[in-house]
Amino acid sequence: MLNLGEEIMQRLDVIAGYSKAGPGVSRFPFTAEHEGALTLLREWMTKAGLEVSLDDSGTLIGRREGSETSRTLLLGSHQDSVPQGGKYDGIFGIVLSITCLEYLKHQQLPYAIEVLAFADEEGVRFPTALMGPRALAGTFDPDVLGMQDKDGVTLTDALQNFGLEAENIVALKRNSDDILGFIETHIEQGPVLESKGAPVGIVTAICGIERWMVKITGRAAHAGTTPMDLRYDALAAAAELISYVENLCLETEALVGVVGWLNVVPNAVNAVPGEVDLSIELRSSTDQVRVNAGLGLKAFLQQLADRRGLTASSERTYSQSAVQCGGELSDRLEEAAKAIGLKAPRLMSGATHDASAMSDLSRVAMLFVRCLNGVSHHGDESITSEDAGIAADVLIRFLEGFE
Ligand code: HGY
Ligand code: MN
Ligand code: MN
Repeated sequence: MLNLGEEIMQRLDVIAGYSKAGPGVSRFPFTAEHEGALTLLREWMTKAGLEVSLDDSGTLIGRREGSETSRTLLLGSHQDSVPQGGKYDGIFGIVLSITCLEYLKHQQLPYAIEVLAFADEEGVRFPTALMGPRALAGTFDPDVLGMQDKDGVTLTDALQNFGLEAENIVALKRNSDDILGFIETHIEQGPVLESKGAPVGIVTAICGIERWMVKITGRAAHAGTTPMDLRYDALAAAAELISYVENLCLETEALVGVVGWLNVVPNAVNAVPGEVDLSIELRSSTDQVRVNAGLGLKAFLQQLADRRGLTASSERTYSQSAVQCGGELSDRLEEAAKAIGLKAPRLMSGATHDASAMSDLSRVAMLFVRCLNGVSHHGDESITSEDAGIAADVLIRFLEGFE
């Protein structure tokens, strides 16, 4: 054991301080908290002997050259969190990679390596995500630059305020021939590794995801004087829709879904709700299952509205295909784990990751680390320094043996 776990955990404790006030960690892209985190990451990347730069999509890049080729292996993950999230989602993979390269600082490796700290994977501040990986993969859609956050700040303005030039993002595309692959180390965010007593695992596939925004319009009315059979209650209709989503996912293999956000108008204790806006998210490791579920949802919504005399609209605002993670990189990660006496189980990722978008640039692999009770996207997210140290050992052995 190289015992890098303590160092990694201490760094994660420090960087978790760059958060908006409140429970857990809230660090969104292109904010003061993001800038603070980058200051620390720059410092640690420099200490690891890396050449540090910030690209115009907000990705902080730490690079070291290879002794034989400039072809590059990419490491890293995302710096941002969900609101009141945990200390480890995303940032763990960045800090672990930097700390491993600091350990290898004086050891020559034939290939170049870059650690990438992506600005925005969660898509919480703006209704888009994965701008950094998509820029590198050449799949970035400039249309997202006009999207606004809840304060009406456009993504372009947010980049500008961060000292970045949005029009340069499209030129960030990398040549696939120059890239040896992308390895993302990430907490599992689920209970599988813990249930198997395994500190690390190898990801077989990353789920596909789609998000819908739904508006149900009825008629607001007095909650006392309006007879039940003369009501057009938008929230009662929404309740039927929420049950439909839950039952559809309970009945459909390999499909999960959630109504995670809902807004009621006028949202008064003594008024029949006249309008409801809500989000629906569907995920599956099989794209056809997910797409069919989305179409079924749309058809149910229309039938529900017609039956209740309401109107409804729905828009699929985001989608991401499932990504298979297998092949040589995953096999080498498994061998590296075996070299330290570990059998790393293979498992699917129900969370999406930067690797999802990086798969359009190069082959990808993910190393998962066990998290306590499978909790994530919450302040109780927790890993042990032993497991962090084991993940570092596995990654270092992978890097030393890779060519
Ligand atoms: O939603 C996800 O799966 C990821 O944490 N953004
Ligand atoms: Mn993540
Ligand atoms: Mn997340």
